[in-house]
Amino acid sequence: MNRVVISGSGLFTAPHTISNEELVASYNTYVQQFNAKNAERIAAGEITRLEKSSVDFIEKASGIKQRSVMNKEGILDTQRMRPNFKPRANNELSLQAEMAVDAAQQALAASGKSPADIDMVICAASIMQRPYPAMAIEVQNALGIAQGAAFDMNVACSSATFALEMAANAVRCGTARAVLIVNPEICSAQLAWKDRDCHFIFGDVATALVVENAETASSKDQWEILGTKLVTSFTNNIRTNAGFLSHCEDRDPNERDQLFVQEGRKVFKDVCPMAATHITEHLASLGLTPANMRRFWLHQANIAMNQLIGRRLLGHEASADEAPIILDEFANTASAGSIIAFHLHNQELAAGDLGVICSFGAGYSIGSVVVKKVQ
Ligand code: CO8
Repeated sequence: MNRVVISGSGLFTAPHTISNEELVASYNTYVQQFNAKNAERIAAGEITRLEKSSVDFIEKASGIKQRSVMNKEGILDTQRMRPNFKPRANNELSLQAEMAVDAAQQALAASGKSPADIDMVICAASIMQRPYPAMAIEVQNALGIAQGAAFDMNVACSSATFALEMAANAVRCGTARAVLIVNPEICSAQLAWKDRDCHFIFGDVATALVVENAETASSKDQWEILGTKLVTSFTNNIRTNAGFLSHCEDRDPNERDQLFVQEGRKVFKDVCPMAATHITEHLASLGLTPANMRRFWLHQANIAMNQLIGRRLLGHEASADEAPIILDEFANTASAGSIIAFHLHNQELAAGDLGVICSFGAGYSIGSVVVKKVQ
């Protein structure tokens, strides 16, 4: 069996930023317009009056201060409240592939690998722009990777860690010399921007990782994958019913269940203990404990969730050094969140330092990857 390392990472940041202040101003204008337009029906009790959103609530409940998005003007337009994308011709790079290619080029440069070294491309994201042909194959083609295979996979927020296990196993067994994982997330297109309970949650981004045989790795920073552990347990608490049957069901794409829906409180309550137990058990299976970890790169959905998981793991409040937070700047970016944290916060660690990349989300799904800094 080959030893496996993560030898490079990349981060594409979406071009537009929306602060909580801008988001709430636009949402509250929409609320005023809605309530004014429907005053009679509200008075008659036919529909419910909408309540305003608040910057204070968003920051206290989630820790999110801003989000990056692929299109800002469509989201803040109170007559539209969703991104505005122009359709692209089939011979143009698709939007999700374009984001992935940017992050992938950075990861390839960081790992010192060329397209000729990559035998597998995995596009792992919470939602795909289309079912086929796979975005991963489009990325493979755009990067000039002439050999091997590419495929898309979706395990919601846990897509990246699940892909890391697929990649590590392929390299470990020798079916691929190196694997490129890309996580292009256009969450803004699935978010219900008119829903006060969740309109602040998501942002857009793409991350990429190169996973390869330790024998061939030559990059400055390398992380050996010591182990991976994946679990799933069915729930409807995070769900979308958007899919290829929607068209045949004559569904309006703006119907509430065609977008992201969650029971946020239940998710919070269920997932925190699950994630902490999962990490502790995974570490124990490797003869390690949370106290041995130099850093936790956790999924980035809500700051209070990360604080609670940190407390359960360490017995004290995790510092920014022990479990870095990036959701204040990026919001929840689904599968990319823990990889952004890893990408931005791994440089200063020393050879021999240990860490855990852990994602959790819809499914429920949890994935953990234990790594050790090689050099
Ligand atoms: N402004 C002001 N007040 C508000 C707002 C708002 N925007 N929203 C709600 N309130 C009010 C509520 O009405 C309520 O008032 P009252 O007490 O009078 O009833 C009060 O604030 C409290 O509301 P909540 O109980 O809902 O608030 P919480 O403290 O629970 O916070 C959160 C809500 C932030 C959503 C929190 O529950 C949370 O973060 N939970 C975890 C969610 C999570 O991790 N989800 C992960 C999902 S992501 C995932 O898995 C990937 C899926 C695929 C992604 C696809 C791309 C889109």
